[in-house]
Amino acid sequence: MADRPPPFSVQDWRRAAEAALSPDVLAYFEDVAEDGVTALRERNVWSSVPLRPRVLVDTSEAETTTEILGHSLGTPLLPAPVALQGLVHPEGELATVRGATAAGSLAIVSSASSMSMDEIGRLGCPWWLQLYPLADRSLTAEVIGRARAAGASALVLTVDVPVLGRRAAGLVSSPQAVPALLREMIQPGETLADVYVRTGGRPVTWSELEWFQSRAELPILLKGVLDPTDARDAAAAGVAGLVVSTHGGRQLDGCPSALEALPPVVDAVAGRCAVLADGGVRRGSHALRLLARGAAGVLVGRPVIWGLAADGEAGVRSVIDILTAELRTAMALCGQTRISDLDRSVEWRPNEPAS
Ligand code: FNR
Ligand code: LAC
Repeated sequence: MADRPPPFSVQDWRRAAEAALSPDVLAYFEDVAEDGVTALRERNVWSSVPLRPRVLVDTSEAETTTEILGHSLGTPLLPAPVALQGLVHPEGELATVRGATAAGSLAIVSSASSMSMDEIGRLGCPWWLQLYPLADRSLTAEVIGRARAAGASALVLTVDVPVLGRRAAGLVSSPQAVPALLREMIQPGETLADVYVRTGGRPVTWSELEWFQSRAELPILLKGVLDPTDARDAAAAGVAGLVVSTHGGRQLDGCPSALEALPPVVDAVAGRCAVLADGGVRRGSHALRLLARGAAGVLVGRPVIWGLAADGEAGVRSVIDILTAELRTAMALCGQTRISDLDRSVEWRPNEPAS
């Protein structure tokens, strides 16, 4: 990055990442399901919700500090769990977790992480583990135990991948495209293909959720909920949180964006659990709209990968810092000074009378 002006927006980081990555790796990270209808919707939805500028308010003290499931954070913007970060930077998830901590955030690490949970634990930074359960429950229980030992403070069960969405680019065929968890499970004489067959995936169902709740000894969040009925039932089942998400437009093509799905979900859970959201966030003002609709935190997927690819830990930190600075500016221009005060009054409503 030495001979470039410092990145001013996450799009500058995207351009830097495009220059740094090979086409097949870039294609895996940018990939979307089928026609990309949902992915496009998530890019464009922001302009359908204009913001409401308020003036003559002292917003010089606008703050982005917040609390999410007991963590006091400097920003509500969190790196989303994104698989195989070792493909874009040799330090992979270690750089992401450190960069997040430096930015006052907390990273969610994918169960398809390139780095082992022990290595992540040794950083001494706060982190959450995202989990795709393995076919063998005893292996899943072992993984959860190791996550707890490595300091993970919540378990994020991703529930929107009962099958993988159909994506054109597919996976990267390189020896580095193997999650650390699978690498660790290879028994003498086994090939990687054998491990995939032996461990497999296990669908997360309501009864599976009960098993997790009785075992995890960690707060459990469900990631990939869009429907208010599912949200209501999850809250009734006692989960700690939900992530309203389309998986970055990589699963059901044609579903609505998180911004559209949020209000009924927030109504359905009625404060019984935390609600977070992600998808298409490229500006702090995008995060502002999600927070205003009741999200307690906002996950950021691909932009973090762009920062990581181009400049490791410093790039991750910069991406979160840029989005946080933009959020603070957007809050101030809407006359807002606290995350906890945000609500839909920041949305522009034509013809609304003065209050
Ligand atoms: C993901 N996502 C994801 N989610 C998850 O729960 N576990 C995972 O391993 C992954 N892996 C993954 C890989 C890649 C390449 C992408 C792009 C995404 C989804 C991710 O957590 C998040 O929901 C989206 O990335 C959010 O959308 P944006 O911010 O990328 O637009
Ligand atoms: C993906 C999986 C790994 O979206 O979540 O690529």
